[in-house]
Amino acid sequence: VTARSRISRVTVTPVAFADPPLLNVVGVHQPFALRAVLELHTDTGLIGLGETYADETHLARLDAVAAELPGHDPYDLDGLRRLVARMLASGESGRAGASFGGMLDVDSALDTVYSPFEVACLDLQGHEAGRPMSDLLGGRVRDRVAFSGYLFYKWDRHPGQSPDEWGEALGPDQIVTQARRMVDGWGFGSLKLKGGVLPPEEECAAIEALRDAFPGLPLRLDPNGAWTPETSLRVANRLAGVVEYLEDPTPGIAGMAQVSAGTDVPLATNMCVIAFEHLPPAIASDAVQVVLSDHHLWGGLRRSMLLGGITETFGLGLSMHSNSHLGISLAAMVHLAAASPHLTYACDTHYPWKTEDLIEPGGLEFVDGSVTVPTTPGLGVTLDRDRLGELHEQYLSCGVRRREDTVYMQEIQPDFRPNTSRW
Ligand code: GKR
Ligand code: MG
Repeated sequence: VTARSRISRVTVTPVAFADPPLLNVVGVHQPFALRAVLELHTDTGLIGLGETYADETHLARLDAVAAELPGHDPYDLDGLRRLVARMLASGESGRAGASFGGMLDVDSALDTVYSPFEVACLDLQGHEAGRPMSDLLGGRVRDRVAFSGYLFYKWDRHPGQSPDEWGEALGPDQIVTQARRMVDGWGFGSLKLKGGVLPPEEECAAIEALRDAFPGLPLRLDPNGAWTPETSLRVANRLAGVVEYLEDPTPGIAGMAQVSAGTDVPLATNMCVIAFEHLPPAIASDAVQVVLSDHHLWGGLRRSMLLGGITETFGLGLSMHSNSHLGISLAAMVHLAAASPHLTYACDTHYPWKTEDLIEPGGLEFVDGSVTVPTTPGLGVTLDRDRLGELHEQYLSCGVRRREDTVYMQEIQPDFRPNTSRW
């Protein structure tokens, strides 16, 4: 293989995979989560993989970029970013199309559209060089990446379906049972509870039950902005010394700064700092002490490395955010975490919640809550084409075309309103 390889063909395949009824501030997960799988082929026979959101608007943009890519040099990442910017400028709206279930309002689509193409180009570079992706990001600073077990309030089934293997979790005892399963099955050494579902007192009681059941295990609570600053301070007082951080207790940089000024409990975010331009005001007002990176949202792996450097410079902690995802994304997250010197917390992952995947098994296993960083070329995962085909068929037949937690919840509970700033 020569260094002159060029991208010759690109495919973007939307897929749907079964997702349990996980509850959150804006509603409940639909029966299927969507992702798009990118395959970049080169004229030298290599394939680079990427994974991203698959809401319809986002898919249309991915397709537009894909059509322009043949002939592009997979090493020319700046050129790729300019190409994506050009394609977006020629479309109707530059705002990100991925709806994030209604939780995030992302200003620009550039980072979210560029990201999976960058990952796929880096995968190609790794295959060409015969080096794992973490080497392309500066080298591994750790051989294993620790994740936290991600707990959710949930129903035992989607309406009309039979109960799932996790069962219902609507109170402290059931959350502890869910946590046991996570810890016993995957070995997680820290736990995060997705809140914003029940009144804060009940969510605090669940965290306290977890503390009693797993003494010493680091805990986090993330209500996705369901509380006012006053409530957030009450919760912070109650959970001081119990949680390692509170994640997005209240919406916005100003609200978070108000909470931060009144507590020593570290505040983390994947909601009010979601782009580089949010860092200066957040840092100036000491609004957050921990930023959750997410390469899907922050413009790929290299920009996520840059984010890591900025957090280190300004004395912020760094953790990693996750939405429902499949194995290609997990591999990219693992390589990024492996190459990030200043990663100060275990990363989030939704991975245990999925029952279907499209990579060949064996590459990424959770042992003691950690995934060993692949050392084979590129991402180190191989696409299972039969599974890709099946999950694409499932996309075509399932009827879900974008993530809509609130709409789905209102089909089941018509009077439901998002809990943002409710308490
Ligand atoms: O999947 O329900 C969910 C989560 O609430 C997710 O959408 C969030 O983006 O995991 C996320 C978070 O940490 O805020
Ligand atoms: Mg969060």
